[in-house]
Amino acid sequence: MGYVIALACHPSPLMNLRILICCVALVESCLNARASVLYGIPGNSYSQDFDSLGSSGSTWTNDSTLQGWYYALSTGAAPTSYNAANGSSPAQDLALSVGSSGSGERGLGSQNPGTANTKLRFGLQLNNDSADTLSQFTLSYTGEEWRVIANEATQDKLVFEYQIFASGSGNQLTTTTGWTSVSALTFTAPIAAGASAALDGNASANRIQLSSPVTGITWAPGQELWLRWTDSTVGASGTTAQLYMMGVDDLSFVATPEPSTAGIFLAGSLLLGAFRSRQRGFQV
Ligand SMILES: [Ca+2]
Ligand SMILES: [Ca+2]
Repeated sequence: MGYVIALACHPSPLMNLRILICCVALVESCLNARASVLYGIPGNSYSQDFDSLGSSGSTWTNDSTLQGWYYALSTGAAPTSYNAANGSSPAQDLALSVGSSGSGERGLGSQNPGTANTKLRFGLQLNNDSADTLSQFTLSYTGEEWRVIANEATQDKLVFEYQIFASGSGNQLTTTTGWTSVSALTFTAPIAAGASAALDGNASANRIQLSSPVTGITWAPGQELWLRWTDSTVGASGTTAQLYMMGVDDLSFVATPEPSTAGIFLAGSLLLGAFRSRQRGFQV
């Protein structure tokens, strides 16, 4: 407001220009304060190690405790607190900060609720803040298993899916249609036998590193790409299989546009030139 009043009153055109630039910067700053992770530079990496989560429980606020990250139960309710969990005891229906007791090294996790037909989901909301339409992304993360349940032959999973929404989409985790699943990015519990027990999700036997490109998307400027994980209900509703404790850690995300037409032609010309040179070589 002060800038606007000064702009209207100041006699110097140069000063007015400076004030106008300040106003633009102020507006841009306000716009950048909007929710979700703003992905502004194609080819750059967004990374998240979740270590800002506490080693003891605290309140959980979607898109605030970790910017861009959300939880939701399939009933539509969202957890309002998170537990720090090392797999030693049930922590259902909650956001989870998984890690060794007292350690500052954390991951983001879940333990499915025992309520029939209810699933717990978490995910990341990314806004394309660049000027380019992005056509592919590569997601990498480590899946960590922090608790195994005895007598369950079927392994629990964190099923990975993605979908693109319009800007300002809000929490889309409970949207039931339109998702594309990617099996190469779905985390299946590596341990599914033995007694019910806590596991060290940071130990190599209890974790899996996943990475895969996803191509053929059309993620336009301003649109929101949602990545979500669903803690699957593997047994009949209400079985103890839901009590596996699973988490994600050390995540990185990179998205890029379609190579430009000029780039394709250039690459094609170079390949053709190399091929002809090789042909001539063979003829000699
Ligand atoms: Ca971590
Ligand atoms: Ca970890």
